[in-house]
Parts: sequence; C-alpha cells; structure tokens
Amino acid sequence: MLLLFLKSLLTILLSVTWNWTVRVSDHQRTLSTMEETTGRSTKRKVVVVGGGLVGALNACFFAKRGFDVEVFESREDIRKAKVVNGRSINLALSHRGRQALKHVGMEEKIVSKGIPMNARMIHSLSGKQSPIPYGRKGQFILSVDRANLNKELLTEAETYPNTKLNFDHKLQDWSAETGLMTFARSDGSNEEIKADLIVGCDGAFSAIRKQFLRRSRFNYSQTYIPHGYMELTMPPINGEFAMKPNYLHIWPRNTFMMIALPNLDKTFTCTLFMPFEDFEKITTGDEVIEFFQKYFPDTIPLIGVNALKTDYFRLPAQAMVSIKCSPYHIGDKCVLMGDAAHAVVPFYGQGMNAGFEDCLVFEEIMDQLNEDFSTVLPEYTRVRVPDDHAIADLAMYNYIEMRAHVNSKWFLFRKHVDNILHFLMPVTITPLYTMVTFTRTRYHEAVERWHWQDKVVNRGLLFSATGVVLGGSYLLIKNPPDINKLIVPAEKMWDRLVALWTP
Ligand code: FAD
Ligand code: EGU
Repeated sequence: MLLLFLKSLLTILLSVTWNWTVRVSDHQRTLSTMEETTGRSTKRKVVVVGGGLVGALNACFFAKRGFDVEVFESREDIRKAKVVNGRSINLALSHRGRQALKHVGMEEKIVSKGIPMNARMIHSLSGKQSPIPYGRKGQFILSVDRANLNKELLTEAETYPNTKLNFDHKLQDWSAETGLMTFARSDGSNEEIKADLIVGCDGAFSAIRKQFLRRSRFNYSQTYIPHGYMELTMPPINGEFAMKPNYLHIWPRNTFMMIALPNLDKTFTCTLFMPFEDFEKITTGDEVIEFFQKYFPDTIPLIGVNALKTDYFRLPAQAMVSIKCSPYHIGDKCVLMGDAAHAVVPFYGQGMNAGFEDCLVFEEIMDQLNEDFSTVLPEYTRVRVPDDHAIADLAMYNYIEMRAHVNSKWFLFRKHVDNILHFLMPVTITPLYTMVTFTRTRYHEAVERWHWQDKVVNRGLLFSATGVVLGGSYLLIKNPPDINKLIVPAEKMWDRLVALWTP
C-alpha cells in the first residue's frame, strides 16, 4: 500500500519536473529561432494559427519538411473536450482533399472511416426516389465526420517530434512588421511568440486577416446569403440506416432544400437550407410538422415527430458567408489558407477540399522554389487566387441556380442532359461537377472549359436546328404539297375562332 503510494507520488513528481523542463526548453527554442532568423540556421519556425481542418493538415505538411512547427488553436483540445461546437457534423470529401491527405500519408486512414456515396438520391415531393450516379464505379465521394477528421489530423501532426500543439491559445493581435503574435489564454494570461512564417488557418472570421485589411492594395469582399442552415439527425431504424446509406440524399424544393449525408453510427445528418425569414416564421412544434408535411413529408416518420419538434429549436439557424480576398500573403512573413483566405457557400461541397488543396499547392510551390519564402509566397498568391475565387463564384452561382428554379424534376433533367452529352462526346464534354469533384483541373480552368463546352453545345444545337429547317424546306420544295389542302377557308377559320371563345 505504502509502496503504491510512493510510486504514484514519484510519477507525479516526475511528470511535473518533466513538464517544467519541456517548458524551459521551449522557451529556449523560441529564443534561439529568433536569433536564427538573421543567422540563417537550418530549422526555421513556422506558426500555424488555427487547429481546424486546414491548420491541422498544414502542420503535417510543414513538419514533414522539417520545419519547427507550432500550432495555436483557440479552443480546447477536441480530442479531450466533451462538448463539440455547432459546426456541420459531416462533410463530403472528394478528389482534391484526398490528394492532399495522400501527400502526408493520411488518405487511407480517413477514407477507411468514410462512407462512399456513389450517387445522389433525389427525393421528389411525392416521395419518389431517383438515383443519379456521380460517374463510373470508382467515382464516388465520401461522407466523413468532421470531428474525427480533425482529431486524426491533430494526432498525426503530433507524431512529428518537431511539432507542438497549443490549445486554449486565442490569437489577439499580431504585427506584420515584426511577426510578433499575442495569444490570450482562458486564465487571463497572455503569451507572445515570434515566427519566421505565420500561416493563417483560423477560419472565415480570421484574426490573422485583420492585419491584411489594414494594408493598402488589399482586396476584400464578403457576402452573407439570405439562407441559413440547420442540422437535424435522422436516427437508425431497428439498428439500420433509415434510408439507403451510399447516397447523398437531396430534397430540392427551389427556395428550400434539404441534404442528408450518412454517418458511421447509422444515423444521417440532414441539413435544411432555407431563408432566415422562413426559419423565423416557424415558432411552434406544430408549425414545424406542418412545414415538413408540406415540403418534406417522406422524412417525418424517419426523423420522428417528437425529434423534429424539439431539434428544430435546439439551435438557431446558422449563417453562411462567402469571402474573397487577395493577396494571400504579406512579404515573406505570412500567408492565408483555407476559409481564412476564401470562405465559400457550401453548395458545391468544396470548402474543405479547396482548403486542403491550398496546402498541396503551397507544397508544390515550396518544391519548385526551394523553400524560399520571399518567392514562394507571391507565387502562391499568383497561382491560387484565381482558383479560389473561381470556386467561390461557382458555389455562389450554384446557390442562386438552386434556389431560383431547381425542383426535383429540373435537377434530374439537368444531370441527365450532362451525363448524356458526356456519354455521347466523352472527350469533348465533361460535366462541371466532374471536373470540380473528381479531378485536380484548376478551378478557374474548369470554369473556362465549362463556358467553352456550353458554346460547343449551343452551336451544335443551332447547327442541328438550321439543318432541320433547311432540310425541311428542301423536302417541301422537292415535293410541294397540295396548297389548297393547307389553306383553311375564311369561313372555317371564323368558326374555329368562335369555337375558341364560346365555352
Ligand atoms: P475552420 O474549420 O473554421 O477552422 C478554423 C480554426 O481556427 C478553428 O478550430 C478555430 O477555433 C480556430 N481559430 C479561429 N480564430 C482563432 C484565433 N483567433 N486564434 C486561434 N485559433 C483560432 N466543405 C467540403 O469540402 N465539403 C462539404 O461537404 C462541406 N459542407 C459544408 C456544410 C456546411 C453547412 C458548411 C457551413 C461548410 C461546409 N464545408 C464543406 C466547408 C468546410 O466546413 C470549411 O471549408 C472548412 O471547415 C474550412 O476549414 P478551416 O480549417 O479553414 O477553417
Ligand atoms: C451541401 C451541404 C447536389 C454537403 C450541389 C450536388 C453540399 C454538401 C451539387 C453539405 C447539390 C448541390 C456536389 C457534390 C456536394 C451534386 C456538387 C453539396 C455536399 C454540383 C454537409 N455538391 N455537396 N454539386 O452534384 O458538385 O450532387 O452539408 F444539392 S457533393 Cl447544392 Cl459532388
């Protein structure tokens, strides 16, 4: 008993002293890197601000290159926290995101915990379900759990001995001149840190970006759309998925839309998109049911009347913002990636994928330009801005298109036309979503090709129409029909008109 007590006392003592020594050496590390900036030493220090999806992945990228990496995240470590925040629960991971994960050896790990979605399942108002495949067999997207993805990436980053994660560190302010950052902790204390490179991955409301906004010749625009979103959980039925799991379920209803992605625990996360105005009009449980009865009747028994009545009021609808800016860098000191550089509305399922591709593009430029920040950063801005702006525009375009006139019939029709054209001319015509979702075609090039294809299709249609008119005229001239049979006598015409008017 005494022995056990002594042993635990020793462990506690050891861990305390160990922690203390780590702290001291950390301090020395910071100091030495400060000296190194002028001394051109081997290990430069990279600070990643934000330990979300893009920040955690970026830490892996920089650690792999051998930089001294520190991540500063404002929240608690999500691997230990019990309460998860209100952000979307699952996400569609596609080719671009997977390629970036592959580069740091994380693709398999994430894909194995994702649920493949091979097709969309379009739910019409009558409850009819129609599948439309994303493409060939291997062309599927994955439904992944945001929290798990974030945790796995943080854990991976931590496996590098040259990486340190700091939680409960909220960036308050920083100086673009000196690179000095101030972080606030929940106990009220502050910490100051310097770095050779600051990577802003702190999301759509980036604190790093604030310093960009104060500078001359920085372009910035942000737009809140009138829609909000709300997440509702569809539980399993008898231990099984309530709907077919390997689909992205969609209920297109013009101004309203619902989407559902499967989770590993056999639930679905349904996301309802609707103008804030309409969210606010619904104030009682009965009104929720009435609304679902009118627009999404097939989901009521699946989500459950009682769940609907309570879940709807658990959290208010969340806002969606689109943000574009440029440049993405300041000198050789700081660079923005992920939502901090470009928040996009979620109507292409590309926000995270684009952010992950940012990391990969940066990595490719680091290779090309020998890790020289003074040339890598401007090149990153030059290459990446047109592409991130293109995906922001595409997502906004799709939002406007969907809310304007996309019901289930129109959605099915458009996707079938796309697929048929692709089937007829596989080399000439690739649907836009295919280029965006299943290739690494630069976003801005995908847009250009899309416009070009549109022209080709329109010319083709014009050409066929002209052909029909000319061919028809030729046939008419060759075999003139009996004119008298075609002309309707005046009195007959009068009779017909009268018939039209009288009921
Ligand atoms: P975030 O995930 O926002 O992470 C930023 C991190 O920085 C957070 O951890 C935050 O705590 C931290 N931070 C913030 N401020 C500070 C500070 N001052 N100091 C320190 N740390 C700070 N994308 C897809 O690819 N596919 C989808 O299917 C998809 N669906 C979506 C559905 C919805 C409803 C929404 C809203 C978005 C969706 N997205 C999707 C987009 C995706 O969520 C984002 O693009 C992605 O989360 C961006 O990652 P990030 O790391 O840049 O930012
Ligand atoms: C929205 C919210 C279907 C997850 C765009 C398709 C989305 C996702 C589509 C969300 C749509 C819309 C595409 C994918 C994907 C489609 C796509 C949208 C995942 C054009 C968790 N969109 N999303 N387009 O083609 O390319 O299936 O919250 F309803 S995946 Cl809006 Cl591919």
